[in-house]
Amino acid sequence: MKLYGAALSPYSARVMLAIRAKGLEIPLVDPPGGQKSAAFLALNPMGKTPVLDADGAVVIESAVICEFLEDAFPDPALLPAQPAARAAQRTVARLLDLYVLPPLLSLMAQTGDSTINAARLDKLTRGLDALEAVVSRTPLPAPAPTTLSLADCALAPTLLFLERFLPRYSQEDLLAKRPALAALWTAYASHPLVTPVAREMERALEAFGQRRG
Ligand SMILES: N[C@@H](CCC(=O)N[C@@H](CS)C(=O)NCC(=O)O)C(=O)O
Repeated sequence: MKLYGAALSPYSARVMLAIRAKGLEIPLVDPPGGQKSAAFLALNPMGKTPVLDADGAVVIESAVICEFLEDAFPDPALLPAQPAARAAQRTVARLLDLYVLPPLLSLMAQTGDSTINAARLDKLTRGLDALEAVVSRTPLPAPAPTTLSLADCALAPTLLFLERFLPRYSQEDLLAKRPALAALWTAYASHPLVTPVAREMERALEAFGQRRG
């Protein structure tokens, strides 16, 4: 198996965390010919990463790839057993996918137009408020050092972006005002599975910054 993706992408990082939490050895590789090549579009017609090549089966969309890994490699489980607790995990992942990551990533691709950037920040703020309310109401269990839940895998790279990268683009300290999310970031920042992925993302950001000049 291999995962087509990029170290800087929070979507790829989410899947890499799930892979490592399950003790799997699946390499992260560049898309063949680039993300918009005919070869890659044949794998994912959206031209987006990550894509899992699961020995011939192609799985796209980071949330679906994580659920595929959970089904294919059930031990260790990254989802709890009870339906309500499973729903809570999936709610976190869905809020991130729909309301947090899109405005966060678009904010980092600054347009120079302050009205557009303010609208993106407003969307991000609303998504984070919803996430803060949900994780305050139904706290996620603290991850053991050797594992992470699927919600942790999705949250950790997003919070890393908010904490380490967003300050380059916005003055707002978005975690300071959200204690439940801030506490989660504190737990992830020193987690043995998260720290190497965070280092890889930071190295990729440095390289990206140098390429942009
Ligand atoms: N919903 C997708 C989003 C993936 C996504 O947006 N990936 C970005 C990398 S961070 C990408 O491939 N962007 C290139 C593009 O949209 O053309 C997922 O969860 O996998």
